[in-house]
Amino acid sequence: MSISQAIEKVEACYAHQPEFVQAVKEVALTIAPLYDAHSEYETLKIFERLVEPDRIICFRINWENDKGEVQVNRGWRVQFSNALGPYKGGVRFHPTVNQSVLKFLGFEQIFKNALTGLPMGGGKGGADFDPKGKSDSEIRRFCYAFMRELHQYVSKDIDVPAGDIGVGGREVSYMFAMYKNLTREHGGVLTGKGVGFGGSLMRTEATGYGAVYFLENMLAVQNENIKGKKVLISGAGNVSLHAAEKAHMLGATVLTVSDSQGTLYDENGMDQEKIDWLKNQKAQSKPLCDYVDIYGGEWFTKQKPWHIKGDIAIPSATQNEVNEDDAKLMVENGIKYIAEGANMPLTADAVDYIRLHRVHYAPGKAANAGGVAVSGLEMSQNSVRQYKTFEEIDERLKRIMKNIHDCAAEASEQYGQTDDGYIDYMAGANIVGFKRVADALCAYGILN
Ligand code: NDP
Ligand code: 2IT
Repeated sequence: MSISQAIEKVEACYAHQPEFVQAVKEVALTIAPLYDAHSEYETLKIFERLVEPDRIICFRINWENDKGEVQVNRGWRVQFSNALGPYKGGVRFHPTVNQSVLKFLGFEQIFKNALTGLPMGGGKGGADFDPKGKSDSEIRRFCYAFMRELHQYVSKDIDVPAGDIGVGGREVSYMFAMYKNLTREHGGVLTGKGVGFGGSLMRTEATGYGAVYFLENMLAVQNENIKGKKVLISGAGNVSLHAAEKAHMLGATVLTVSDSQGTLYDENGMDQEKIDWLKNQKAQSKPLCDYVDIYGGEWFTKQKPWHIKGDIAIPSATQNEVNEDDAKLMVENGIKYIAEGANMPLTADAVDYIRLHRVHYAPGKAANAGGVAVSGLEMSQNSVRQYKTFEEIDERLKRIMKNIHDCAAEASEQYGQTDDGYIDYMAGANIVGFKRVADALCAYGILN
């Protein structure tokens, strides 16, 4: 079955899973030159096999709210591919979570994890639970209930979950406690644990810092530097605020962050004090707009950041947050570089538009791979029961991000379809990630 036939099959079977189809098509359309050069991929039906997860575990979560009322949610773990290592990927708690979203995230994760060069397969999980407005006790009870069910399917060598939207250090630690309680094992079954009981230094910062390291590599190729560049960031969570922090540390001017309520714009830039204030404010679930009363700037209710002029955009909130109109605004407003902190934040039309306009564009599976890379380093630290220092991890992270950049750029040149020197990081990253997984599958024969 050719790639185009495989796409048709996915579109026909999964028309009701639009995010998943979108992610599959993006990979499929860019790996065609590689696929054509390797007839064994078609013979062994590698692509057709890779678009079907190994399994999806679906479960019910009963828990009790503070009023003593029984609540019922749905949870999933998509174990997509363990060709390169144990299933690995985050857990998302958000009301929009469904199978389509988790399958797209799990599919992306296979290739992202392959790009890190570390031995990790791909998976994703989550629940349609809304953490907004929940007390700490409710979050704790939900996390316990979630892991009470999930623990049967995960372990340090089988499947290693971590955080994602709505799941950070607090939630991972509650889930870890339940896992440990049920299995009596203190090991690396989850990453992003608290530092002090197995968590890696720098895991919290890794995704946002890594995205900025990737960006530095992109800029260097164009003989540019991040210093003095104006940066627009969307989201105000783990990825966004650490991307803001690193961009500021390296001399950029961070003009915006945003959340589901709107966009905060500070023309003077957000320095460390302001970023610390933002972290604290979001940790307490308080509104971003309070910033204006303390530090000045402007608040745009229910608006995205893209109407503001800048040099670099780091969309870091959620999938499909940047549509074609937003992409047009970005180009009009001078954006020359986009590094995706979030997973698939650009719609397919937006991606086409910005590539057509030769905006330097790093897709999420390359630019945000720093988070899972440091998760991989947490797994190895747990295996040898030792901690590495912040500086050691930071150094490794920089090297991993440079390596992903260089491999993607090289593949873009080798297989690329552009003749004007534009580096197609999207095609390059898809080709490198896919090839690593496909070659493992070929070596296994038809198992997996
Ligand atoms: P957080 O939960 O820490 O923050 C998410 C942020 O995005 C919040 O500011 C939230 O706003 C905003 N947001 C979420 N959903 C929506 C929506 N539907 N509309 C508008 N705003 C929204 O999550 P993370 O920072 O961890 O994750 C952000 C992105 O990065 C996701 O795409 C995730 O998959 C990806 N990612 C995360 C990694 C990690 O290590 N955490 C690693 C790699 C990728 P509000 O607070 O108002 O809800
Ligand atoms: O999308 C992602 O890469 C993550 N949410 C992090 C996954 C992980 O296992 O650290």
